[in-house]
Amino acid sequence: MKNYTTLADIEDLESLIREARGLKSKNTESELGKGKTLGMLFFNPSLRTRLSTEKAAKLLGMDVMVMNADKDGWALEFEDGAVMNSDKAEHIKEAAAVLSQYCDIIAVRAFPGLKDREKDESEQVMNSFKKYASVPVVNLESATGHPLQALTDAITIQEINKKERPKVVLTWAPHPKALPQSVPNSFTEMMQNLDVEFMITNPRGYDLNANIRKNVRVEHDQEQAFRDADFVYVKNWSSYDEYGKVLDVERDWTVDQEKLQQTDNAKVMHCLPVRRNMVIADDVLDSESSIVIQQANNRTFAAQAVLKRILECLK
Ligand code: AN0
Ligand code: CP
Repeated sequence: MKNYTTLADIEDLESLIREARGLKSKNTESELGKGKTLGMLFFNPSLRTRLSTEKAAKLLGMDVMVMNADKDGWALEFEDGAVMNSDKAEHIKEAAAVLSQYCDIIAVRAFPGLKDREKDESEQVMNSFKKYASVPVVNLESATGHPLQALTDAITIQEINKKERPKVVLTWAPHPKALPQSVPNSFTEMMQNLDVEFMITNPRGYDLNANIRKNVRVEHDQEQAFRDADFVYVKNWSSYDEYGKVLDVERDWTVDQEKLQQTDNAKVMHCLPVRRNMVIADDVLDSESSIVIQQANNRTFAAQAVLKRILECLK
């Protein structure tokens, strides 16, 4: 694997999931990454991505450097040919070239601005790192995707699932702030690559990008969608059509135990962080229905499998 910035970078999904699950069960350290450095740049907050990816790199014998690029670094200019007379002190051309001398792999988190859809969809930050860095680049959640999370989700569903073709439902849930579509986008793409019956439920006005949904069924009635579900994946996202907006919705979309009665004893997933009693009720998060902690644990093995594939390519 040369980079891991989108799910399209995965050559063989089944074998990558098998690799991650194997690494989890073996729980051993390796020397593959000895003498190699992972540099992680965060333009936004993180708990899981930051620590699980660091842990994964160390299990592979790598050294790790982390920078809160939004607070501690120079503000970066990404526009080509810019006259840099504003607050931006350094151009990505120099920054990426310099970082490539210190690091063997660069990993970047950069959320969308959620103001300008075209700009967010151009993935300017991730693509600029790819263009100007001379080492592999890993996406730690970008403007339109979170491929490490989606790989984690596939691993988690596979290790828990007992049915031949489980029903998986992605449901929108309320949140006070405007959040990216990155997690639901990547989850939707991933589910189209697994042998599952996949459906999305969200209020009108919250349909995800049609180019990502393709022919996945969208049901605007949450109760109907939950019927016989085996996995309910809960996530808020801001509107795609009214780009970046938080719209008024008619009814309550918070996921609680009463709503889960419709399901086939579904397991409930969320990428975390989750706002309790807003997105998911206490009676779900504190019950056997919730697998969010196991899911978060799998972040380490998803990252370990991806870094291992990239290191194998560097040898
Ligand atoms: C982010 C999001 O929704 O994309 C990160 C999730 C992994 N969540 C928040 O900002 C709360
Ligand atoms: N799920 C996830 O990416 O969590 P963090 O934002 O804490 O990294």
